[in-house]
Amino acid sequence: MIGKFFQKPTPENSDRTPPGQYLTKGFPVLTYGDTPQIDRATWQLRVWGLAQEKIFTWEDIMSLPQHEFTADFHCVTRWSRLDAQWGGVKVLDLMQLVEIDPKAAHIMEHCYGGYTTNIALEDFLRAENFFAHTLFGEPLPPDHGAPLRLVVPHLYAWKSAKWINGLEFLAEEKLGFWERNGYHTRGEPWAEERYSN
Ligand SMILES: Nc1nc2c(c(=O)[nH]1)N[C@H]1C(S)=C(S)[C@@H](COP(=O)(O)O)O[C@H]1N2
Ligand SMILES: [Mo]
Repeated sequence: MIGKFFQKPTPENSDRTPPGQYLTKGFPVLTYGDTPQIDRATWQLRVWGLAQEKIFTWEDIMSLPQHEFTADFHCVTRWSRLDAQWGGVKVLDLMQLVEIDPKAAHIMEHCYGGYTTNIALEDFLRAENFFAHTLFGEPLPPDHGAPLRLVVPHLYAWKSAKWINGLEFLAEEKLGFWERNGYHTRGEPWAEERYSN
């Protein structure tokens, strides 16, 4: 695992590197399955379940305030990319347009291609979370989730759904794809919440 592309943290960045992680200066692609081809003109993000049903189009996303974000990215397979530079919209800005039922406590993230991952509402509604359409100043590449992906910096990156197309609001936790296959339900990297018990 350690070699040309993966490095042990140096003293300067060791306090930003969760236990058991190695640093990469690149940005690997990690996908289960194929990269879906998605046209922005027909792209949709649908909200349903314990929230007023709503569909966001690409124009809806672009009409929200646009920001740049710098975030660390930790994959459970032990690579971390510090200081990735993204562009997109804040989760909290989009969520101002969503009316959630007070009983909602969890979300299932849905994606083109069928991938799912679950997240607690309080982990989702954090000020630093964002939906990204830009990576290092370029349009987000298809393999990295174009046209839009979620980024949740404080959890392992399998929670950062690529090609996101749905947010299903739930009262009880349901398990997404990796969570059903033995990964931790929350996935906090500093606590090494890698696998379920
Ligand atoms: N739709 C979808 N989203 C996904 C995945 C996936 O397979 N499908 N893989 C997850 C995992 S395990 C990681 S580490 C990151 C990787 O993002 P990257 O390919 O942009 O590095 O995406 C996450 N989001
Ligand atoms: Mo991952």
